[in-house]
Amino acid sequence: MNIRVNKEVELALKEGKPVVALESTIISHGMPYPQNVETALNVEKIVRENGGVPATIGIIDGVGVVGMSEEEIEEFGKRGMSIPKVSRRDMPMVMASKSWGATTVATTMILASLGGIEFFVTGGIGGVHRGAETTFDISADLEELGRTNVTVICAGAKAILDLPKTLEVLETKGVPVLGYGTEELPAFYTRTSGLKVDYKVNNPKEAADIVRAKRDLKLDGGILITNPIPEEDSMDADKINAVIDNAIKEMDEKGIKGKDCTPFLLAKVAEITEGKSLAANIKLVYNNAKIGTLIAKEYCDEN
Ligand code: PSU
Ligand code: MN
Repeated sequence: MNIRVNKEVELALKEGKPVVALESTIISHGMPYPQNVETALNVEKIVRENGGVPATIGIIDGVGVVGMSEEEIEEFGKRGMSIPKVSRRDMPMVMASKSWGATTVATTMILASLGGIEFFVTGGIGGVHRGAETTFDISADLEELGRTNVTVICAGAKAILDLPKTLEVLETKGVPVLGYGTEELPAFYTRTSGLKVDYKVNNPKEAADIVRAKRDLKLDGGILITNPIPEEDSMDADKINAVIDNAIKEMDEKGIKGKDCTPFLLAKVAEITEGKSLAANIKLVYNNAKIGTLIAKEYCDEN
């Protein structure tokens, strides 16, 4: 198989220890260098501090690497957007041409699952874009959540997306959307969105029980656990939404489409907020790394 699982991850999986997958598009396309590398390495550290083993996933020379080295993470951060962003449909070409590829939520789920990893921590997932009724732009992440058995811990979805439509698609695909300590879907930079999640969990055990119940039912597909950004790091909803509206306007004027939308919007929002959104983004990923690892640990302990 065209995948390489690192020794530590392989051993941890064999021993039933909690392993947490991490994506590489957030490194190469989601944040600027050098904050991207610093964040990726800190996230790995947080996973370890909470009793887990991190596995940062990416494609190197056509091989799906499950558990990148520090040097490889550094390389993804430095090369940034020059590494192609790889979603499900791009995988065969990247593998066949032995290229590098940054894995999105969808492809990180695929490689995690092939490697036997059941938990994956990130910042935000892709979803239904605003205006999808004319563009049909719906992230392949949602499709993947509908079919691949990996639990994804994130801070909800950004308001660059159409959140009500995103929830509708997740419902159609049979993906349970849990709120960690909340009944509301968090909107990434903010803790609230005015939309309800399917179920509120109050601690790692309640979340792990649901993952186990879904596994026992042999229901294919992922579970989305949405964990709100800590209060002290969250942004003012009106301000950030105005920034996002401006960024979308500029994107439309420039004719940016398809897979370039999300990276453009993330960079634009960071630029307009003079780095404030980036700081919030980093903090929420750290928080997700902690909670995600505790859930994975709880799941493994009871297995
Ligand atoms: N949302 C973020 N940060 C990110 C992404 C989304 O807040 O880095 C990345 C993830 O890798 C996600 C991808 O899987 O963007 C979704 O892209 P698209 O909308 O083209 O499917
Ligand atoms: Mn898209």
